[in-house]
Amino acid sequence: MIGEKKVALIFGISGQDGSYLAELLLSKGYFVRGVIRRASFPNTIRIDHLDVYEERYGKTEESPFFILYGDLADSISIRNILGKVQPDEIYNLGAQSHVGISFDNPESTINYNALGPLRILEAIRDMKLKCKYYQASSSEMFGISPPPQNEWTPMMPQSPYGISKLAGYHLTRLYRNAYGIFACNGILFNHESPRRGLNFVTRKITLSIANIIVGKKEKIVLGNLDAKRDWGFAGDYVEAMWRILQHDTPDDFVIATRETNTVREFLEEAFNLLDLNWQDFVKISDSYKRPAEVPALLGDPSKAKNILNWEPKIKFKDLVKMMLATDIKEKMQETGHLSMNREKRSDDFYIEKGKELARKLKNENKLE
Ligand code: NDP
Ligand code: GDR
Repeated sequence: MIGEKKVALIFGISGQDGSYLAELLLSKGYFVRGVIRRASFPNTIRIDHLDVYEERYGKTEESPFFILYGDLADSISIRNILGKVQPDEIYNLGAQSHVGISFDNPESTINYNALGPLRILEAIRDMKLKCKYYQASSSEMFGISPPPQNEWTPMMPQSPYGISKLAGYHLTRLYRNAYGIFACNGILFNHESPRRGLNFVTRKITLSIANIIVGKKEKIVLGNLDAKRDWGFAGDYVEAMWRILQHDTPDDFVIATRETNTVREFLEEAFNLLDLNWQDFVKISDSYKRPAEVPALLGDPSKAKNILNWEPKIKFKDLVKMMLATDIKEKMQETGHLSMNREKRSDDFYIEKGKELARKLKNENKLE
């Protein structure tokens, strides 16, 4: 605590979830500190609007928000940061989070995602810190267990990523049970947003569609269209993370929407918004198929509803529209099809603008 204010430390602050969580905690009056890795080019694009500046360039203890350099593979940095920040709550969202890439980089994935949480938990134990710990666990841990999945479903992961997350999950439970640390897992199903990384399938689709209608791209190349995912909105899911740590006892919770769709259905929904036919624009390549796949995820978040009173506000169709509208806005502004108007417009406004360009594209290419 600093005065009356709680201090939260976020690993993974530069990621999709880190940025939404930082906004949420700042809005609740927390002091927020975020850990970023050194990169050869600035990687703070998702948090720049929060007035990022680095701790070592003159920040004071009373600053509401600042970032520090650290790495989940570097125990020394973790221990130094924990000692300096003295957090009340730690949110470990840091990870190599791409399932497909975990097959290419299995060792570093296990290092960051499994040993990372171990390094933080062990530092909390050894330094006798009185803080709460949130671990970003994943529905990928369920792997080939058939849906619906809840907290009791057997875990049979299908990738180095899924296995690394399962280790982090068990370590979190172990440090809770063995040492009495307030350590919790949020078992989050896929969640997306306009800030989603560009190589996850949802964002790849919405950004590609926006590029197609402004004439910067012709095709989207994808892998397995049959996979089913339970897709929610990241802004709703960070609220669940916070609620998990406010509950009076440490526990594990599935966070999901209880609705599943295939990648094909995501494509259909997005292209239909612009009256386009996805088959005219999509190619399949084996290079995007994974050596092992998780076929179907559908989460049952009853426990979170009953105990935390948490429910998702945004469902599949609105999520697709929000992501597509944001990408259309950005691409149409970037290419001069729309002015850089700062006025806030609805998603429907940008979808309508996108439709106008899509109509031209259909006429030029003589598409049905
Ligand atoms: P992102 O990939 O957007 O963000 C991951 C964050 O982790 C980035 O800030 C990244 O930093 C940081 N990071 C990666 N490696 C290290 C490292 N060695 N040391 C310190 N930081 C590191 O992921 P999301 O925001 O989507 O997800 C947040 C967490 O939730 C992740 O752990 C993910 O595995 C998990 N999760 C995500 C779900 C989803 O659908 N989004 C579902 C379930 C779980 P940098 O910017 O430098 O790369
Ligand atoms: P996922 O998300 O693996 O579920 O992990 P991703 O969007 O990468 O894949 C979803 C499904 O789409 C299929 N797919 C493709 N995926 C990508 N990335 N690119 C493609 O071109 C493509 N074509 C088809 C995939 O095979 C898969 O079935 C996400 C991450 O955020 C994890 O960190 C998180 O833990 C889980 O969600 C829950």
